[in-house]
Amino acid sequence: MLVLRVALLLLFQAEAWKWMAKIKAPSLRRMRQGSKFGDKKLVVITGTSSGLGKATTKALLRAKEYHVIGAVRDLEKMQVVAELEGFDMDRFTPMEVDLANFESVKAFTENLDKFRGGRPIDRLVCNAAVYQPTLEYPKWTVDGHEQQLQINYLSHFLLTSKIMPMMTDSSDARVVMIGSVTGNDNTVGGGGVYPIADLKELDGLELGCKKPIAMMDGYNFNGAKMYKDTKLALMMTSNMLHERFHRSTGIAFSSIYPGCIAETPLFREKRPWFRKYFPIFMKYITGGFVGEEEAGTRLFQVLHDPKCTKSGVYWSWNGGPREGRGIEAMEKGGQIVGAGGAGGGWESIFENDQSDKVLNKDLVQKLWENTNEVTGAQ
Ligand code: NDP
Ligand code: PMR
Repeated sequence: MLVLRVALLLLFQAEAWKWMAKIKAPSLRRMRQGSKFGDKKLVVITGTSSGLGKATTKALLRAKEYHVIGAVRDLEKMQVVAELEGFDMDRFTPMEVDLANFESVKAFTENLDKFRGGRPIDRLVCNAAVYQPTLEYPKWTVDGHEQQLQINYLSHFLLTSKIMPMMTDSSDARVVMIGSVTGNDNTVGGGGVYPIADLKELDGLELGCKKPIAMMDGYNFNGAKMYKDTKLALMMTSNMLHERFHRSTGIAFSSIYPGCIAETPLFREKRPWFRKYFPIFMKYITGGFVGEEEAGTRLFQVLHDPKCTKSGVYWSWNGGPREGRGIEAMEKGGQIVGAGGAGGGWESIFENDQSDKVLNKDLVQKLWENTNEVTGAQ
């Protein structure tokens, strides 16, 4: 038994070293000198052209301490959105990435490495996603994976493996995975609404999850389940990164459930009646609704609040929507403060429980090995 444990530990360390070997350590002082970013922290967020990513960028730009790199698939759309939202383009840089294509992810990280000019990346947010619940048959990417799987999960895994070595020189580095209640089955929203996220024994991923195998569990394709499975996988990955790399790199890894942002274009493939009544249902029946702007302040908190340097956490917030909890409410006398009141604002953040599936160490290990294999991250 002891021999087996030692062998497993050595194997674990050897794999971690493959990621760590890419981590170089240039001098921080040298990097801060003469940087085009001044003293701003560098934040990379995928999917800043819409919904949560857009709202979080707005909050970050208002805080004036950050330079945001928006990793987007459509630069023209991003340009229009940035103009409409009044983004300060001195502190916002859009960069192209198509998460449905591994080559594009690699090209993005190479461009990012050049762009940062030796400065550490301080924050990485794996936010972009698509939700395709009505498809009868899977849609495939150029790499031969089901689209939601690659966009939401596999490419973010690859992206994180490439960007982490650029983060180790930051004194306050944070990686945030956008999870969801629907990937965490210990609540009504996650465990009570069919289909339920479940990776089973990961038989599909073990076989490479390539056309015609869509699902990580290897069972028949189900679009809604696929989305939820990707959220579960991201939350498990956050835990795995915490276990393997937090102590050695100082990077804080967390996942979040931002609330049900029922009015974003994420639901574009749902029927019109659903899009009309879903926000009402979430507001008045479940109480889980949150506006785009407030969701943005929540994610902003995880990137900005000193208490969110804690690693290995699944952050969530108490309380439904209340007035005065938008970005304006965060700014009082030029200072960003809690939006105030019991059940509202920054005070309402808490470390949420993670389901047994998210915490299943054996499965997390298998997920880690298979995803490294499928994405070629190692
Ligand atoms: P949106 O659809 O508004 O935003 C998704 C973003 O992902 C868009 O910027 C989109 O780009 C981008 N994106 C999609 N495909 C690709 C791709 N191939 N390459 C690069 N970027 C891509 O959704 P939300 O803001 O609602 O969702 C944001 C996150 O929050 C997601 O991870 C989602 O799972 C999570 N979440 C959402 C909840 C909700 O209720 N809405 C609840 C819980 C979690 P484009 O603008 O070009 O379409
Ligand atoms: Mg769900 C009681 C709590 C609760 C919460 C917090 C959510 C969140 N949902 C809850 C309950 C219910 N939902 C109930 C009782 C039903 C049955 C009527 C229900 C249904 C439902 C549907 C059909 N809910 C949905 C859908 C979607 O298509 C959304 C989805 O699963 O997208 C993947 C969704 C959601 N519910 C949520 C949240 C946050 C979503 C958005 C999904 C996400 O991004 O994770």
